[in-house]
Amino acid sequence: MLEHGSPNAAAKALGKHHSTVIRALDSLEARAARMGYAPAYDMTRPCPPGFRSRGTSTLVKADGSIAMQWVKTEADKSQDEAILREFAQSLADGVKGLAPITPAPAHVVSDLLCVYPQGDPHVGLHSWWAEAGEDFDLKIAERLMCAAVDRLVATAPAAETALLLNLGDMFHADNQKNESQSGHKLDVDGRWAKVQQVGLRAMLHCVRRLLEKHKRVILRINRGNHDGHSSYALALMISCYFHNEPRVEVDLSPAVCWYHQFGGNLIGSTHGDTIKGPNLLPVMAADVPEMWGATKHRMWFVGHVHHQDIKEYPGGTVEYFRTLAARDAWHAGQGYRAGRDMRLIVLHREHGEIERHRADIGMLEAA
Ligand SMILES: [Mn+2]
Repeated sequence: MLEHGSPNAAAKALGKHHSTVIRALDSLEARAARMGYAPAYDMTRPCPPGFRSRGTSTLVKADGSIAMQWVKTEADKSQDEAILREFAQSLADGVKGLAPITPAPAHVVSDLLCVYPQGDPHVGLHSWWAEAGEDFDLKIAERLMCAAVDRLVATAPAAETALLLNLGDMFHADNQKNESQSGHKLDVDGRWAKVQQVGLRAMLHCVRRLLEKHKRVILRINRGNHDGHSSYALALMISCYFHNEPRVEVDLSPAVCWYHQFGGNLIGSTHGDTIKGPNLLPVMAADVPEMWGATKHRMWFVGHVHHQDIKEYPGGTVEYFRTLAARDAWHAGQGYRAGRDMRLIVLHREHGEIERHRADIGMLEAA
């Protein structure tokens, strides 16, 4: 304005309406006055940075000149707020996602989805060979979970999206009582806190490995009958860990049944302890009728029984998966015997399942 002589001229030069320039000048004057500078009112001593004017008292002589002036200042509260905001921001930095960012793969096929079902990992289960016929503990659980995903990712096609589908019973025990929900005594390796740490570490390894091969990773952890509470806590932890990684999506639905549509495929997943196999497809049709109508290849991925079982029903298939976990002494005594492996199922957007891969326990133990 000084340059142009009047608000109107300045407005013209700036291409703004003259009222905009007048408003800007008014607000500048008000701000300067708050800081103790308003020469038209004999306030000519601005406050230092961080302070604001609390008031000015002027003793005016009979001839109009100033005899004395008190300039009262105080710390500027608005600046305190800015400093506090900055402090709060620095505190929040510590709880943001901790995940190092993995470079995305250069080439992916958008028509493919790789489904990695994790059958009942039972992290924390302790089996003694002499009693159960197989050894299993925290170290073995972690090694097998990680080695299986390493192996399957290596053989997977470069699908754009990976679905890591934990079928429930990620943890063997849900608390320090080491009992199942129905009160059976469970054989547990290590303290509950240690088991939680190992489970989290193994899952983070799996997700990070998938990020190397696939552009987008969806993680769904189903609740199991062994880990009704800790399964959800694990999903929350992983979701926080990958807060800054847009390529990871952690599903946080607490529902027992979970659905995901990929083109003409409809995937349903649940642990399997609450709904019988023959009822799963009708439940799917009732729960997600629009998805049901829009798809042709409908499949359920289920855990709980720890053995392989695929059945086709009108409308789709229901598949139960094996686990990498050993049987415990109780199940060994009940006569449970099943193979141990992990699978990768490759779905084509239009044609459904087109290939599957398998990591056998023998390959992983040797690795
Ligand atoms: Mn189980």
